[in-house]
Amino acid sequence: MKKVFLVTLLCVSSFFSQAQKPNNQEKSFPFILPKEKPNQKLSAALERNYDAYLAPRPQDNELYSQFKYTELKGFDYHNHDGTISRRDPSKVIFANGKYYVWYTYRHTPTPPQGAEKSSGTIPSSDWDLAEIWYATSTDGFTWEEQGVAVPRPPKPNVGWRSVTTTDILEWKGKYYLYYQGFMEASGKRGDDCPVAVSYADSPDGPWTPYNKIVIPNGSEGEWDQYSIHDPYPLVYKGKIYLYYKSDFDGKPDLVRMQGLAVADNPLGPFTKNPTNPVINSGHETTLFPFKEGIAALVIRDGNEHHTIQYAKDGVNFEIAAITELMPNAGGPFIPDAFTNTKNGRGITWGISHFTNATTWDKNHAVLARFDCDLSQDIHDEFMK
Ligand code: AAL
Repeated sequence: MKKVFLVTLLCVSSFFSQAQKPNNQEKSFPFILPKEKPNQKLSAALERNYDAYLAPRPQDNELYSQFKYTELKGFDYHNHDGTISRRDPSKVIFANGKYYVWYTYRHTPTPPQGAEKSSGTIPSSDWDLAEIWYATSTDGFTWEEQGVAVPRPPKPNVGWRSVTTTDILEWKGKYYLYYQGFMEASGKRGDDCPVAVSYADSPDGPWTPYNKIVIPNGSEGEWDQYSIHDPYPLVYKGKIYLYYKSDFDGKPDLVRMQGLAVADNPLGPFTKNPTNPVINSGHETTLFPFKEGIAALVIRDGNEHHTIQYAKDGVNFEIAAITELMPNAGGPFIPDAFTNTKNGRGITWGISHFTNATTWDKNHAVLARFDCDLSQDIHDEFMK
C-alpha cells in the first residue's frame, strides 16, 4: 500500500510539508486567495474549482486517486491464444479467511469470430458462450481458480446462451450473484440481455439459479429497453441499491449511462429510480459507500468519463474529482459494501480487467489487481 501512496501522492508531499507550517506560510506567502478578496468576481474556471470538486486541490480531495496495476498470479491463459478469457470481475469479498472474486470465464475452441460466424460452440464476442467462475486468494495477488459457480442453464432458461458480468451481494447471511443472462449471441442485434440471479448459503456455493429475470429490460422506447448490463448491488439505507448500465440502444450515438434499481428483497421486485439514468457517463459500473453517500468510478464513455463522482443520497451524482487510467470493470474490495454503513470508508484495491482489442484474432481479456487511495482512513493517515 505504501507504494501506492508514493505513486499517487509523492509529488504533492512538499505541498503538505508547507501546509503543515501555517506560520511560515503566512510570513513567506502573502497572497490573498481570490475568493477571499471582498467583492472579487471569480472567473468561471475559478468558481468551478471551488464549487465542482470535493476540494480545490486533488491532494486534499479524498475522492482523488491515481491507480497502480499489478499482474495476478495463478491464472492459465493458454499462452494468450484467445481461447480463454477472464473479464468483468465482481467486487472482492472476504469470507472464510480468504478473498473471493467471481468473473466471466470463456473457454472456447476458437477466439471470438463475430456474430455472423458464431455457432453453438464458436463465440461471437469475448463474453459469448461464457460461464461465471470464481477464484480465492489470501493476499489478493496470487489466486487459486476454483472453477464454475454459475454454469449456462439449459435452453430456454435466462442465460442459456451466456452468463456474464456478475456481481455479488451478501444479504441476511446468504449470497446472491447477479449477472447478465444472454438469450442470443451478443452482436446478433445488439448486446441485449436482462439480469438474472443465483443464490447460495456460502460463497463456495452450490448456487441455485432463480431462473427468472430480476432486473427486466425497460418497456419499448425507454433508455434501457434492450440491455441491462453490469449489475452492481450495494446495501444502502437498509435496502439493496443495484446500479446498472444501459445505452439508449446506441441512439443518437452510443450513449452509455448508469441507472439504479432498489429492492427490499434480493429476488425483487426491483423499482427503477424515476430519474434514471442517475449517472450520465461510464461503462462498467464501479461504486462504493463513501461517507453518507455513494461514490462512483465513471470510466470510458460519456462527457464525464475519467471522473470520480459522489452522490450524498446515492442518486444525485456530482463530479468529485477528475483522474486518469481508471480500472476497467473494477471490482473493489469494499469492507462495508453490505453493512448498511452510514459512513463508508472507501476502497484501496480490487480486481479489474484489460482487453487486447489490438490483436483481435486472439481477442480475450485478463484480470489484474488495481491499487488506489480512495479511502478515508488512508487519507486521514497521510494528512497527519
Ligand atoms: C463489458 C460489460 C458488459 C457488456 C460486455 C460484457 O465490459 O459492460 O459485459 O455486455 O462488456
